[in-house]
Amino acid sequence: MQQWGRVGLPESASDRAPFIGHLWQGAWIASMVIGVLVWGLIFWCIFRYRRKHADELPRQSRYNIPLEFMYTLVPLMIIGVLFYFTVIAQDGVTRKEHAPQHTVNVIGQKWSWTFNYMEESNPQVGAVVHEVGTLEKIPTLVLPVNQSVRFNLNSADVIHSFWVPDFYYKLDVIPGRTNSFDVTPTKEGTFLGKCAELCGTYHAAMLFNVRVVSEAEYNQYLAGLRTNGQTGEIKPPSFPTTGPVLKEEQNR
Ligand SMILES: [Cu+2]
Repeated sequence: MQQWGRVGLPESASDRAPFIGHLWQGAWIASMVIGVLVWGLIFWCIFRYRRKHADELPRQSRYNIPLEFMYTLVPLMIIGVLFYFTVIAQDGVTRKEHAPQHTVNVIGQKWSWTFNYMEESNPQVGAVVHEVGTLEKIPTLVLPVNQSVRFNLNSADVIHSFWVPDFYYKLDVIPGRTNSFDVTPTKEGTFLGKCAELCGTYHAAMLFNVRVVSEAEYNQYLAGLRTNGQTGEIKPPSFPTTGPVLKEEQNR
């Protein structure tokens, strides 16, 4: 039932979700109001102006200037209202924090993800640690709950798209260009992430998990990566990307 209220969206798990959620709900409500009005007018015309006598032509209303003026004005108003609310939602979703508490540099590579946690200044970790995913081993992105995270997205090869449906957030990952966004996960739990841009043969397998945990668990996880020797930042090869690929991909 609640999913009906969200018009099919999943339960949200980020601070940016309400902007998209409200825009989505509002657009549906507006569409339904307009739809009901249009259907009503169609059926009203069908029944009210049915031809009743064989050779009687109904009154014609072509070249009715006020009516045609309205046909132009009303759609413009509809688009104007949708545009206004879209801009408001967009500003909220893309708003950058002054000082995000964590930074994760993400690389999309055919066909998995690499996560670099830039935690040099975190006393519990004191290093940049990373996890490289492969087709065989889907990577997990671990995030602390209620703390702001900046994502810097880069690609090692082609255009991918970083998407966590429960965060209501998706952003393209483009070679030679860094796309950034900030988000604060608001709910502990495990969520699914995927690539949302057809990027090659195994695009559909380009998945990752997102685990939102307490701060203590987050630090513990990163310390574990450090202990494993997964330190230092993995960077995408320089653009254009005809040359080197990530080591993990070469080994395949
Ligand atoms: Cu991809």
